[in-house]
Amino acid sequence: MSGFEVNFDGLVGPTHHYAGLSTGNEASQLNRDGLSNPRKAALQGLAKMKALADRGFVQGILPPQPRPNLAALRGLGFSGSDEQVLQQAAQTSPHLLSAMSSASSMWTANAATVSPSADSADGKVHFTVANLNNKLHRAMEIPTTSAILRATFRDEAHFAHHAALPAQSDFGDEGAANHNRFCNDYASQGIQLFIYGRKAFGGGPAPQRYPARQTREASEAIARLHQLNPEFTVFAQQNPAVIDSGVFHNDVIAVSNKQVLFHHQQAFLDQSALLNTLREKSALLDVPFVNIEVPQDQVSVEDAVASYLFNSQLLSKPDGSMVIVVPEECRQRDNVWRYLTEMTNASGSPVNEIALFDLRESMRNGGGPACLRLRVVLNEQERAAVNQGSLMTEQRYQQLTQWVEKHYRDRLHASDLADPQLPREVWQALDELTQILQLGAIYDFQR
Ligand code: SUG
Repeated sequence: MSGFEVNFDGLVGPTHHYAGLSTGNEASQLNRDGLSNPRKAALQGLAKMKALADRGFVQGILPPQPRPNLAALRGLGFSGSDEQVLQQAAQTSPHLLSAMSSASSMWTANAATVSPSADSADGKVHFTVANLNNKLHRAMEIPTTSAILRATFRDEAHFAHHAALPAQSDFGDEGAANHNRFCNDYASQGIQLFIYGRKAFGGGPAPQRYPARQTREASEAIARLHQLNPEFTVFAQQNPAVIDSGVFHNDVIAVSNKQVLFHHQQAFLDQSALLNTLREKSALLDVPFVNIEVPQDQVSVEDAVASYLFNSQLLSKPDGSMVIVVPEECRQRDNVWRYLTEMTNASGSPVNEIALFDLRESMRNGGGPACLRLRVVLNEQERAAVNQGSLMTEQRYQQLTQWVEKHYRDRLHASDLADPQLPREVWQALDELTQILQLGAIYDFQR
């Protein structure tokens, strides 16, 4: 049976703004308090989805979450009408109101960790919702993410859903952003690589300046839940020094697809041991492992963080070669662009094409092409079992762009979040969206 990698991109929500909520994410800090354009942000994301769908890549869509999260604000003691709740929150703590209004669920690489059925003992596709417990605004995503994933992948014969891990820092889990897989065909047994930032138990190296959001213990729990074969499951630590340089998720310093690992020279703590392990395990499965390691003297860690070179998507074309999907920012750095051009022109390179996208609105919060997508590997039967309204088509693209143009503001500042009109706009928009995507009443428990 053949398989596909389907990328489910997060549709940017109407409250997209710049609040500096993510310590350790330098773009988020740098752009704190800026003026955002939610309409443009959503259209930029849709343009990427449409362009990839037009090329024949199966493209999915995950909807945004209701924000401002009035139910959560009420749970924190703000009371009265919606208007009063927003006003009290804005007066008490604008930061809290921002956190409860963040559109951060757009970065669906952090929604969950997903294991294909080919790797799981029970032959199902497994999903574990990420607890994102390192950041308040992100931890608030859990219940709705869970509802969205269950509605998108409803069929219990094919899909197994797991609750988020314990909401405590020992089990900090940021989902697929710290997860890679190597394989021949997507539908055959692969090697899953879990990257963590620190061990919760027993000490060991850890970043000093910025938080390590993912623990080894969390990664191990997910591998157990997903019934993975330990022989083809690898755990490795990210280099703590690069976390301290702003690499808050592994997908800011490494990306994989099929047989290829594309990463920076300083990405992992014990890089040569990891590469040897991946070579050995690949040999067992006849995967022709290709290691593309970018040297520090050609692209520094700082350049990688600024350009998001590694927050790219490697997509397999029908002839087996790959296109690398990168943000415009990669073209703006000469050495990064030179590296990319040379890599894709080199004879025999598995990656032979660059696709550039303008994702500036998301990038200003530290979210590049890879952050915006959750990879779900499916076989034919599983793909047929996905909620069909969640897949991108020409018609759905037209509906979604019209929907964005009708409902989204073209400027939003953190100080606008107390506007009582905003939640009304959002609810009206989301009601229509659940019909476009045929998702049913996924948000009702939040009203
Ligand atoms: O969790 N930014 C997100 C960016 C997530 C990127 N995801 C991946 N690398 N996969 C984060 O730090 C910023 C929100 C603000 O500051 O307004 C934010 O949440």
